[in-house]
Amino acid sequence: MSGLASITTDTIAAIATGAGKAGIGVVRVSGPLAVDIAHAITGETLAVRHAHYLPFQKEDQQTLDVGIALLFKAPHSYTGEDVLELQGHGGSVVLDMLLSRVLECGARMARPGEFTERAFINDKIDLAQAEAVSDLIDSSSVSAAQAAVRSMSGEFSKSIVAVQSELTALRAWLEAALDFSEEEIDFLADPQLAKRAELIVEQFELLLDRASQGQRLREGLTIVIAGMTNAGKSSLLNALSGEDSAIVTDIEGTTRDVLHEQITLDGVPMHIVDTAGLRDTQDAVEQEGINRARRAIDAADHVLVLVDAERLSLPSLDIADGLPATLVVSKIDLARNEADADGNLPDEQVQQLLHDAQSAAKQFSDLSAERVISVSVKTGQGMDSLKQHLLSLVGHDAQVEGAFIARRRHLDALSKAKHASLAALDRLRTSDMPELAAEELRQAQLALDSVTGRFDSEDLLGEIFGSFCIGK
Ligand SMILES: Nc1nc2c(ncn2[C@@H]2O[C@H](COP(=O)(O)OP(=O)(O)OP(=O)(O)O)[C@@H](O)[C@H]2O)c(=O)[nH]1
Ligand SMILES: [Mg+2]
Repeated sequence: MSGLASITTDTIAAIATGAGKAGIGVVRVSGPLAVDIAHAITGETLAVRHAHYLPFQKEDQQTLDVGIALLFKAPHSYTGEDVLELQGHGGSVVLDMLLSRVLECGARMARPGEFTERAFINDKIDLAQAEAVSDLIDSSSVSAAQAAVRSMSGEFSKSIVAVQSELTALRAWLEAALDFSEEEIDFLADPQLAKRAELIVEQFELLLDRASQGQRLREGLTIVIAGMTNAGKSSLLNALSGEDSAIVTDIEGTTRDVLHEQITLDGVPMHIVDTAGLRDTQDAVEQEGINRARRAIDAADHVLVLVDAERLSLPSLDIADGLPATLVVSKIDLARNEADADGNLPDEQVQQLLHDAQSAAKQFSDLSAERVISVSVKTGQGMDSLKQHLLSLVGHDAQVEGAFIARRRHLDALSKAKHASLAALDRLRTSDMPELAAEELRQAQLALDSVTGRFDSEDLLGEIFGSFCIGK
């Protein structure tokens, strides 16, 4: 990262702990002046990696606070530079005074994320790990925090490096084979090559699964509520968000705009979207609402198709094939006479509904009665099951292999790399200009490099580290 190395010549400082009163507050200093600053403030020559309990002094040697000073020498520190941590009392005035004292000694205020940026520049961590530090601090659920720790400690990066080395090896082989292309033996026709490319593609698929799950935990899903007019869509949005944001009436076609609500379930963010009821209409305004509803459905991560328990009829859905959807029977309280105590509808009605759902959309082709969720916003019945279901879509409780916290840019890079490898695989399999496979693999490598930050532009780095909190 030679272009950035120059900024590490100065010494930076910041309050590293959160605002407000606390038992302890930390001022962190990093850079070549850290040792001198330690000496100026403590009056002592500090032993490295030792907790020294002593007074922190002003310039006139008056005591400013009493606390613990810790010194780390480069490269064995968070940033890879000399680092001083002054642990004082956690009041904002006393910490401000301590920080001012440090600045007086020649440090400057750190920008947000600058400590982690230096750790990256000094090769202590790669870019994906640096981003995970910020995601760990920001994580709003235990699952997201666990996924962030996994990425921060380098599991995600290691998996990427593993595919990288496979890619490099295969590329080297291909390029060597091209040099021999005049020879008798056609190295490029070796079926082992395609086999190896296949394994690479498989690894990308695995990586994408784990990273997508992490990205869902971090950013949440966009869940669109769709259905016929009056199915109870707006009521469900209000019930999930706990706000009265959408207008609810018994008039069909009440909602005409697309309404968004941001909610958190067990700390997991979700974007819930209410839409206009899907029906044939002559009303131009309502028709525009329906067009918008269809666009919202197309942009969704998941669709909740709401069916009123009284009518049990589905709209014409038109959902793209790959888009996952859940069938939700609403107003189950109104079906009480027919439903059992748990709100389960009579068998023949369920069978009819399943049949209709299966013909309305491919996503319901293997739908079974157990996977239909019944709710009533009036009695609250089924609402917990629905929330659990939404959480399971995010992979909140999944004890699977373990998600890696990831961002949209990581997913984009991984899928670019996967597609380039697939293209290489195709060439090797069909012997369609196999010499171009090496170039496809090079593209895959470039895409992967952008995840770990090997060749990234300063603009991207500025954007990533600028979103950190100060002191990290
Ligand atoms: N009994 C009962 N009534 C409900 C329930 N959910 C919604 N309703 C009623 O059903 C009617 C329609 O509700 P909305 O939430 O406006 O339905 P919608 O699907 O948004 O309707 P449009 O915006 O017109 O497409 C209102 O009178 C609601 O009070 C429920 O769980 N039980
Ligand atoms: Mg509505």
